[in-house]
Amino acid sequence: MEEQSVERPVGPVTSNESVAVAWRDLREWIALIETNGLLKRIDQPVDADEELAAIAYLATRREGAPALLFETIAGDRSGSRILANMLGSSKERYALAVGLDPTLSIAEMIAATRDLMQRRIKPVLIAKKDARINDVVLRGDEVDLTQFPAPKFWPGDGGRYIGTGDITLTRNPDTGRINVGCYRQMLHGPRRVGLYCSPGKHGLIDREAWWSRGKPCEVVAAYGIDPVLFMLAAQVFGIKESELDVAGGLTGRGVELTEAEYVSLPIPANAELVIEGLLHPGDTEQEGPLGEFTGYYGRERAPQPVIDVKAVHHRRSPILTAALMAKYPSCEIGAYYAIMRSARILDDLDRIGVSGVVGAYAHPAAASGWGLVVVSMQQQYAGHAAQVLALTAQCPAAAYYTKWVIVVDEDVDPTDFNDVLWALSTRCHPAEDLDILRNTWSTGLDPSQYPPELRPYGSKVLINACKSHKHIKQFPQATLLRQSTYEHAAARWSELGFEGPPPKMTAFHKE
Ligand SMILES: Cc1cc2nc3c(=O)[nH]c(=O)nc-3n(C[C@H](O)[C@H](O)[C@H](O)COP(=O)(O)O)c2cc1C
Ligand SMILES: [Mn+2]
Repeated sequence: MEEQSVERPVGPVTSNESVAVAWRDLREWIALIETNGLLKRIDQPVDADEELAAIAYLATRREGAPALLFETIAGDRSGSRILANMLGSSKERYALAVGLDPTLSIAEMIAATRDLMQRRIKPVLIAKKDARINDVVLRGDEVDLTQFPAPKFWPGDGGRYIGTGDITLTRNPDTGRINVGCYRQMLHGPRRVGLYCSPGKHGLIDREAWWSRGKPCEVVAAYGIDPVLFMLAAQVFGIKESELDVAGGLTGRGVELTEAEYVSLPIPANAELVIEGLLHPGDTEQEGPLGEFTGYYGRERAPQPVIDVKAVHHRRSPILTAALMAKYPSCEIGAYYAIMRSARILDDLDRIGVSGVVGAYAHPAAASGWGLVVVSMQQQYAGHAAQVLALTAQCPAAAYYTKWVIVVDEDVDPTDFNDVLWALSTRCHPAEDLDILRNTWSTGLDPSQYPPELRPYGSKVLINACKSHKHIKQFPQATLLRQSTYEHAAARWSELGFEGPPPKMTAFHKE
């Protein structure tokens, strides 16, 4: 790793090699995580039909489990490998993807991520002959995607999914802007791939814009992709923002693209497996269901558009990225998502201009960070905690899904659930401190409401777990160490026979 990017410059960067991450493609990043002890290779043959996902699930039932590189897929003749749990619950792998020091705390990573996500660097177009993705290029009838291993994850899945840890590029016909989204892709046949975009997603907006002109929608999808493009494809940005420019900002160098064979869209030059194709108006096939990040099967089987694949590019022995959707800590959407969502919630609160906000965390165990947000704050005036609760609940980055919004005082670390549960148990008086918002923005994937048609209408509970402001002067002092005693004990730490440094303390007893 080159450096800690907490020290990186913030804002638009033009000449940036000096602040770029140490890797250039998925393979170099895999080498980096392997050097850091964060990769496990599995060379025994493993069946892509449920067995691979079962092993990935069992291997990830603990936090921080390594990424899994399945090197031999039973029956596969394409020489493909499959990377699962690429990021998962590991904050260290997130850090190594964006060039941060992996030993930073989650709160420090959230702060550094806020800086990194402000940078924008445009993609660069490289010559076809220099693009690693062009090791093998196949067109028309030469294309047979069924030769690649596409996992079936859960017993109730409706098919084999070649695209989960993927990215999809579409272009808007009005603005020319290229969108990058992560949408699941079920394999229907040698040159047919289902593409499911839910309402409001930019891929769907682009597709409808082409179809309303009576024209097919061009699509490029990559099924083996570096972690930063994967992460950003699953983040919500404005319809005018470019995920490609944000990816460049996060890695410190422009994303390398190259010309495609058939479509006018560019293709990612350093991906592992890329398809080009067209979505024709009205061409659909039955798609789904797929086990989801909620830990349940999502939408029922239904007709969805199909990509008519025109060309395939791949590296030799491509490494396909497969994203297992499951309960935490087995879900691919884990540590990185919690960090990025928390960073964006803090950005929103900053933009609104409310004072006293210290930290935020959307814990990944709460349905990949969607279900719950904790904000820590310094109470400065009567009603301040209620204001932060309400603003958090409906700010753009937190409004979707989130059911539990909790505020805690600044001495409580929102990333530490031992601390948060302490605050909930000692500072929150439910009869006084709970409010409910109804008919809020939610998703059909949340199974808690009946009938299912009502699921997009969510509800939220706002929980004030700060010390009661009305009684803040009488509120008992928490048991804290005397600073001089702490410093004395800390100085003797190794002499007393303890390993490593003593725990850091920031708050001390006041006389
Ligand atoms: C592994 C994974 C699978 C996803 N599958 C889908 C999907 O099938 N359909 C969908 O609409 N969104 C899916 N998402 C969520 C989108 O990627 C996310 O909403 C993103 O913002 C979409 O990009 P857009 O905002 O440019 O439309 C998935 C996310 C991840 C991480
Ligand atoms: Mn988008």
